[in-house]
Amino acid sequence: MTNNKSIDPTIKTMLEIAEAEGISTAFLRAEEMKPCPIGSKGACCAHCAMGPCRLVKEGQTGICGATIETVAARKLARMIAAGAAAHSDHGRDMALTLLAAAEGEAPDYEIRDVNKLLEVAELLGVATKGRETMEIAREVAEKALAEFGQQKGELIYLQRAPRKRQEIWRKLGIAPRGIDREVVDIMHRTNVGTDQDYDSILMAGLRNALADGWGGSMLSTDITDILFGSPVPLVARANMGALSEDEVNIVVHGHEPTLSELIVAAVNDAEMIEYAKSKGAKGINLAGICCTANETLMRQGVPTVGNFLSQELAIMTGAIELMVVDIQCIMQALVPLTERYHTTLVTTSPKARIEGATHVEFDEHRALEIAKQIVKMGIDNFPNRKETRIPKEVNHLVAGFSHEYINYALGGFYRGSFRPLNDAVVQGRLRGVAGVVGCNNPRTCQDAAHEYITRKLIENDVLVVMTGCGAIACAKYGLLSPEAAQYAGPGLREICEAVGIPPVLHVGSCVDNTRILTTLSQMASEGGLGDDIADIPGVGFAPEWMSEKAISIGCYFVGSGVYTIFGSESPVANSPVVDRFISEGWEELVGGKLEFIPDPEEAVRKALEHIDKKRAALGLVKYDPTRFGKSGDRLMEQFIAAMEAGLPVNLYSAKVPELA
Ligand code: MSK
Repeated sequence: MTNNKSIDPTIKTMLEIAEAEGISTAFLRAEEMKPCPIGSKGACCAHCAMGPCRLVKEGQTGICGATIETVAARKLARMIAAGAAAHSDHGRDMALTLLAAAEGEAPDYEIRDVNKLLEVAELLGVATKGRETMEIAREVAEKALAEFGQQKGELIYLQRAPRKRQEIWRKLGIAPRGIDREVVDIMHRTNVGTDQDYDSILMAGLRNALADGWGGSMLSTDITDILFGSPVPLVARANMGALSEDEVNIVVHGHEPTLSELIVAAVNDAEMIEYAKSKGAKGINLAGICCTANETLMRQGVPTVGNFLSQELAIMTGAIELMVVDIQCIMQALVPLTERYHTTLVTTSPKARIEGATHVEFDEHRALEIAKQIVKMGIDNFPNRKETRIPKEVNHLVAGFSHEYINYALGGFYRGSFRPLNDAVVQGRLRGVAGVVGCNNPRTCQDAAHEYITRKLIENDVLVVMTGCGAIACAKYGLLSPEAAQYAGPGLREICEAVGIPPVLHVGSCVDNTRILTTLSQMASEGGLGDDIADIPGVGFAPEWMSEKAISIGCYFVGSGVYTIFGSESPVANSPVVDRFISEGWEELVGGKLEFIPDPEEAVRKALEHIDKKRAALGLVKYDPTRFGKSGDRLMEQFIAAMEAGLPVNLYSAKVPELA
């Protein structure tokens, strides 16, 4: 029963327990409740009280006359708007925290990355010469906040895109004007009796998605780096084996790092540790789930116990004293589940309260005090712990790759550059690059598509960057460790060995997909791979998506020129016209296209075909893996084998004697 639900051994174990004990989880509920066949394919319109209208017959329209194309386009556009709103509001909160810190009202925060502050200040047109750091930070926060309410013109961050890309947006009229404005625009035009032209709705949707990627989310990533430091590689652990048998386990879950960063400080406080010991624990173990996990993992090395579908099963271990949540991706089902165990569920955001949970409202003005209060609640709960069943499995990963670090790793401190990366693609040592991102979805086997697609891509010499729950998925199977180079094709393996990086790079949480946009822009500007993101031999994937945020992310990649493949059936499948428009239509206009391909094998095949097509268009050599793999560690391994076999070896000849 549980075999096809997840490839994660810890989940399989916990699902068996759930089955034996009759505990409801998302896996079981997904089995019991099939998706609505009308709504899931974009054939239901529920935007007014004349309906909901179900357009299930050929040529049928809604009561107002809305066609299936209009209904499907509205659905996709509203998904984009909801996703963009969620990401961008997160970005707004980060800007407000920066403002409070700069004005001296949030004394527990500081500027940890001054260089990044200066870089962002320059982009936003904030003067830096002769000014105090906090003065610059205040103006940066104010300029960032102004991007949300801007009514005319275009977002400043669009300047980070290649010039050619900016021109495409301007020509098509999809350069976002203001972050909030584009969300409101979609909600207005999809209201009954407003925009009833599917391509007009979808192009506005693309503009809204761009306002997320090149606006709210990008600002969020930058400000988070300014406040908490830009990530640099560090070693961490992933999966439920990271829970502790004899320490107080506190789990952070959600998306925003403002509280969780201070919880990191609170659990390391000597008084708190002593207090935990006074309650019979050996100490305090902090771990994470979903993207709050990714934030603290990337900067502090806090282990992750799992991704979206792991949240309920982690509670079932009976080992979590307290789970503290902020915003997004938090299942309401946690409340009845925590009631069966001793776990305290604490909500903290005024925007995300859950009936039955304990609410401790977060206030950045008293951040550390609140963090300590929550940690103390967890410690106080330790004596209530009963039987635990923590699965043992845990894997190591290297996380913490920002585009700044990739730049540095490839070129060094004084000549940081993407040149080596571009050269590797030009020479065919790397076939291309891919971003694999997004959630889990109980409609598909947990982690299976993430793992399969990522493995196949690196096997084919495609460098993979990951974020969100996809990154956690692959971390659990060892693909984010330098040792995973052994699964890579010969060219990628040589690069990993030479630079000392894994073949799969973890670049952060779901808002940090903007690091991929910045990396692609830098690759385009570096030269040798055309002059636009759309020219680069690259693809995007969201194999197990479920959130509307994933749709917004996918669409801002498409709007930036990337071929993007989602798993599952298309949410607008009942309108072949709309389905074709977001694929072929968008490709003609913006160079990127959105396709829904449920079969991971087909998805990989189409992605590699696309990469090869882009290589050919650039006039690059045909990808040929036999040309590589004869240098670096592999050559050394062959030399060692030859020496052990007693053959005469000249280390300077680069020629390995033939073994019998
Ligand atoms: S947490 S949006 S399930 S990636 Fe960012 Fe994971 Fe998707 Fe939530």
